[in-house]
Amino acid sequence: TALKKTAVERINTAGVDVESLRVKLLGRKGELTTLLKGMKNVPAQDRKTVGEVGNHVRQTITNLLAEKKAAEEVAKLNKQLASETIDVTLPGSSHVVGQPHVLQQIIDEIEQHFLGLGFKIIDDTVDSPEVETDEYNFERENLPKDHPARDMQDTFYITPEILLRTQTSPVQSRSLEKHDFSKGPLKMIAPGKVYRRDTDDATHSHQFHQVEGMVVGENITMADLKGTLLSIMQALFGEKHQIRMRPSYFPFTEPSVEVDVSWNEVTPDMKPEDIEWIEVLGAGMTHPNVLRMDGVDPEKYSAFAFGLGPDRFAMLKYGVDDIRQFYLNDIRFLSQFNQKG
Ligand code: FA5
Repeated sequence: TALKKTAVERINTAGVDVESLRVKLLGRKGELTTLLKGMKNVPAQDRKTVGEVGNHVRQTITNLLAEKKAAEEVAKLNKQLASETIDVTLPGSSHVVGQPHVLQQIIDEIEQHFLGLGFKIIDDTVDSPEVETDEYNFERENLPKDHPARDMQDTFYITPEILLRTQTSPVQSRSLEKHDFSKGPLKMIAPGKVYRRDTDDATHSHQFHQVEGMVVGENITMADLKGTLLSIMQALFGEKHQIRMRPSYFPFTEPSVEVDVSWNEVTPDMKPEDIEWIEVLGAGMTHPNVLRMDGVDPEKYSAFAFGLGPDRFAMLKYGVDDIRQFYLNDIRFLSQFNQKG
């Protein structure tokens, strides 16, 4: 009975380790066990009583230990729950989410516009190589080897026959070769990178982008070209910027034009000489020689083509005064053009 009393006290005051207390009291060499082992020394008539008391004490201690252990586990669980609680009212931590490069955004806008006009987009991984042959980049564009207009595009040559394309115009020939006119006219655009040995300045980069466009079919006229160009310009710039078409020269188009856009909004009080222009594209009616070299009969079909500069479009649209900004990869500059605002 004395053991029971101290055992109860010890259980109640026991700290964390109920298990080691159980071993001490009830284990094979435990205090109660040792006591009960001494039964053989107890006189026979008292053994029954002592045995009952012993069992009662063991039962009490076992129950108490079980309770204590359960209580301990509940306490442990509560502590864990408290420490792992999520406070849903705390402000979330925000992540930096990337976005397409501003030039890619402009190219996407141009593509969407032309898709709406029924043009197809040439896959630039297959039919629009950046490493081109002299034949496709120049000769098939009506620029034979000794043609003086080759000087218009200073070229990075890899070998005398292989070069980094200076324009997306070679995609004209590559698309025409594959086109089946029994299925209707060819209407395509081809966006991609081009390279020139230009000296970098505010409006020139040695590597920039072009979007080539071409429509080949029966009765395609200069009016179709003008309408198409006006529609893309208005889609991108709205009414704010003035657009002008100037006669120009390209060996692969006749007649040829260049399109300029005004840097700023043009107001009625402005004199023509006050308007500042930037050239954004070249275009024209495809030269019969080009059609012939691509296996198209110029008596039956006519065509227009254009090559526009999305880098210059982006400069105008966002008021960026130096093209080199697009290629510095300064995240502080680029993150201004987050589509999600
Ligand atoms: C051409 O490259 C012709 N292939 C365009 C063409 C296609 C005409 C089909 C007729 C028919 P040009 O060299 O002018 O033309 O370049 C076209 C556009 O590319 C320019 O209007 C300008 O927007 C852009 N561009 C040209 N050079 C650079 C440069 N160094 N940096 C940035 N943009 C440039």
